[in-house]
Amino acid sequence: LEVKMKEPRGALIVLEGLDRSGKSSQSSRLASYLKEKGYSAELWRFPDRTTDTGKMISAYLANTSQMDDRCIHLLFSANRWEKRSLMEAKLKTGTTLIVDRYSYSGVAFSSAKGLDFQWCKAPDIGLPAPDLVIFLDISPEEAARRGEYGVERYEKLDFQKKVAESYKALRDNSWMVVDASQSIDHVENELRDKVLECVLDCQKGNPISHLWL
Ligand code: T5A
Ligand code: NA
Repeated sequence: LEVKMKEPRGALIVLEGLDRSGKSSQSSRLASYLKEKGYSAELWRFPDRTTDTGKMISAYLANTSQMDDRCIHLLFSANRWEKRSLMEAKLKTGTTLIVDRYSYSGVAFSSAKGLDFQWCKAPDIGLPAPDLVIFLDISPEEAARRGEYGVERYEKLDFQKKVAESYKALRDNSWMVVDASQSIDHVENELRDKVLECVLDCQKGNPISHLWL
């Protein structure tokens, strides 16, 4: 009888929320927190604007290029797929990834434009599924007050209201929903224990699951 030991692995932890909800602030704080505790952790973000697809996405977001709604949706998905093998390799070798936006942003933003919900989910089927999704909950009005929206394409109140509705349709009970209107420190304190718990749980070596199960 061959007994296969489960290898400890890193956790895939995703932060989602409206523009200005505080994802980047919290993602970097959580990654630092884990590193200070001695865990192997990296901060990732999507879109990854450094790759070829990422540069096309970045130009689209900055309104310097135009694209068909479905085309840009597929590019956002491709931008995740091109990182899939590295993502899985990191997780399997014990590195936790704190990811600023993931497939849920893909679906929430494109379906807010009116694209079919299931169609939006389809290209991300098979990507590594997060072990924890943290949703930074803030009203579109309050987010808009946080530092003026810049010039990026989606930073408009009416559109963010539609995105908020799409996120509601995506959410399930497994998500950790946090009141993101509290101070940065307060939000971070709420997240720390849950993130640590998730990291410890993944060290048991349970296999990585895949979207959208
Ligand atoms: N998109 C993305 C798609 O359409 N499809 C996809 O598949 C993906 C992955 C990417 C855009 O692309 C779309 C979604 C986005 O529109 P981005 O590069 O991720 O954009 O940029 P944003 O999400 O817009 O990033 P923001 O910088 O606007 O928002 P964050 O990261 O949520 O917020 P953060 O932490 O940078 O904070 C924003 C401001 O608020 C302050 C910060 O200091 C900062 O000034 N702040 C707080 N103030 C008070 N209290 C708090 N608790 C605060 N937290 C942060
Ligand atoms: Na951000």
